[in-house]
Amino acid sequence: MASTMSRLMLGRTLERICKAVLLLCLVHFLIMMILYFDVYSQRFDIFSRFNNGRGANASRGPHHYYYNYSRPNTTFPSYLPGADQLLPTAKPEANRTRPTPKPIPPCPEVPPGLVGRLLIEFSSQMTMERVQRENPNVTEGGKYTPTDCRPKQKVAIIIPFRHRDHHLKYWLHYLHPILRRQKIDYGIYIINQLGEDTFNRAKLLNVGYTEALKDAEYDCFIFSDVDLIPMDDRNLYHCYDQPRHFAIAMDKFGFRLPYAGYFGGVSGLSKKQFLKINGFPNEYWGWGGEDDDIYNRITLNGMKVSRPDVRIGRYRMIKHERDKHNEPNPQRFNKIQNTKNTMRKDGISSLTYRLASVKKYPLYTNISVEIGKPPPRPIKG
Ligand code: UD2
Ligand code: MN
Repeated sequence: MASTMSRLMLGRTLERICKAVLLLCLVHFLIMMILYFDVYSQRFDIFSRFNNGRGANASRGPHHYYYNYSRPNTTFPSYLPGADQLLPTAKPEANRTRPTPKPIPPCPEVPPGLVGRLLIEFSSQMTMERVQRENPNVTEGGKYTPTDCRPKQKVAIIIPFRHRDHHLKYWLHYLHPILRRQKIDYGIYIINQLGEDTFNRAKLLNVGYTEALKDAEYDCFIFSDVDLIPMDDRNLYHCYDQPRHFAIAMDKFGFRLPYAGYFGGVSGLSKKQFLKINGFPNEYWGWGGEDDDIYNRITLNGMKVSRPDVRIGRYRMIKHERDKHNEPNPQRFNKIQNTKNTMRKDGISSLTYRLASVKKYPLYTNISVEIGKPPPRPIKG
């Protein structure tokens, strides 16, 4: 009798253990399923596409990017199927009921194909043919428009230029793929100062603004030195609520802002912001000061400079000597004290120049201009 009882007890205990094991298996299976779908949804970013880009990418922040030191200009890894390829399998019935192609969605605020930190070097041989081969999607005049989304802004990139063909090749080699990944709708304008008179960077930038607007309806203008290459493609080349300073951490300044009011190198203003400050000064001949004058114009007109994170706004400058006919301007210290009095008279409203030619090359538009020379110095006496 006792042995029957103990056998019965043993049977019940075994049964309970079996049930518990079964339950554990079920819970384990459920957890596995949840993890499985979660990982896949993140990896292929399905949900960010359904949210028009405001979801997963935007909220996950910078850790979503990876650093790529070996392939600076790759696009999104090709071994991962794009979300577009995944959509039909994810929602086959939706596809069948709506055969007409979907309208292109607005571009996401954080483009999904960025690679983050880039390797930038200037030792490899660079030719224009190579850069053209690398950028078959850029159309005549150096223009590009994303095909899979609608960008909010149209951006003109303006480069002041004279005798820097060597730098230009590197600039185009690095920037075209970066801008493409950033999903920017852009055109590149090289503003070439003809003749050998004193160089005038800011006046050339004013010419670039005017000529670009004759070509297309731009609403954002980015002004870049030809020798400056961003080291991180998260530094997005479009306009912001306030005038933007992009080149905040340059190798030549030890990757730090040299002073709080620094606005040199690469900057960007919307059409409205540019007109609010009457454009840039035309009267800074030779090297220096014009960037500080622009900074003064911005603050005197009640705006603030916006900047990227210091880890992202990093740049390399191609090493160079000071060019001929661009000697430091001795009047620059006096002039930047006077922006308040000069900015209304001297700017886009007073710009004069002679347009010599507009040539559309495969990777950029060249605008050659005569901008005159500095007024004769008053004779002392
Ligand atoms: C600094 C600023 C620059 C500007 C300049 C003072 C940096 C990285 N940049 O540049 O924005 O404020 O000081 O004027 O700090 N250029 C030519 N041919 C010439 C001369 C100049 O193409 O003969 C163009 C070219 O795009 C060049 C830019 O003007 O990158 C600035 O001139 P720079 O590179 O000689 O002066 P830099 O490096 O001191
Ligand atoms: Mn330079």
